[in-house]
Amino acid sequence: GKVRAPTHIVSTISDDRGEEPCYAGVPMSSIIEKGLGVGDVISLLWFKRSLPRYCTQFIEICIMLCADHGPCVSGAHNTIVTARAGKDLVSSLVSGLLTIGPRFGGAIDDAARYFKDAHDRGLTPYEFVEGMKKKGIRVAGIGHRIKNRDNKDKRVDLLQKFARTHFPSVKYMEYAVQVETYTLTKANNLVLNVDGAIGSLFLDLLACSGMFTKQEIDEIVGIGYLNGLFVLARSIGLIGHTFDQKRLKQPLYRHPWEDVLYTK
Ligand code: Q5B
Repeated sequence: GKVRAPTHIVSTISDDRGEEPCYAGVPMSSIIEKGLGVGDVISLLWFKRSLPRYCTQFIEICIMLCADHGPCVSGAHNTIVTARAGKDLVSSLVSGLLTIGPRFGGAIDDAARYFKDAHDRGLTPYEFVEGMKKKGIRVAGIGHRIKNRDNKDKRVDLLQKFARTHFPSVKYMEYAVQVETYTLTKANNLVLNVDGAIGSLFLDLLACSGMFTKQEIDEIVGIGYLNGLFVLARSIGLIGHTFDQKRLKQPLYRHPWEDVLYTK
């Protein structure tokens, strides 16, 4: 019989060979005719399944809330400096994206991993936080430069309100809030931040939507899908900052000497 030559690439999320592209088997015309949105497209291309409306709406809310947080954050700063150095859109964008990591925006996956592990092992917030301290690991999803107990992050509140109304259960989010209650006894700015809110709530989405097996959840958390939400969202803002600098014809940025401590 015929023997198929081995392929160099295996791909399971999309197919462009037919009359129209398909995302996880769903034809583009069906996506458009049904009036689906970017949350549905993310569900198909990242999770390879159609998720219920409240889940896709939650994904879209994450994208909207994380699209930008002003010009002073690490990502926007890099993008602005790069754009002002005369670089093109892609260079300015990736320069900002490259700052996303464990301290800035890229703590969602670790927040989900650590909150899941601690919750599922039945650790009290005290045991969890003090255990992390002993290991010298900061609690991902906790702490913010400008947000604190008296100036909580509105984005976190909006995510929590949506989930409390629409999710079947918010047990991981409630656990993260208990952790926050404990960390706030240690310092005023150790609030549950936007990364921690998304990380814990995505665990709730995965665990309670009935759309994922336990094994799939472990794989998603293990691989680390969730920082993708911040990367995708913040790209919108970073592109905006690039256009803004170009539109304003801003000159080359040079940091002022007065703001540097020159010392030996
Ligand atoms: N301490 C976020 O720190 C920040 C602790 C902690 C235990 C913690 C810090 C942190 C975990 C990573 C995380 C996401 C670096 C943040 C985001 C998106 C954003 C950004 C924006 C946007 C802030 C002072 C003392 C030290 C530390 C202790 C701090 N955090 N202990 N667990 N989590 N969090 N990142 O204020 O004894 O003095 O050594 O790493 O979740 O990125 O808007 O800006 O939308 O763009 O700079 O919202 O919390 O304080 O680093 O000087 O630490 O607090 O060990 O203790 P700070 P530091 P000690 S959301």
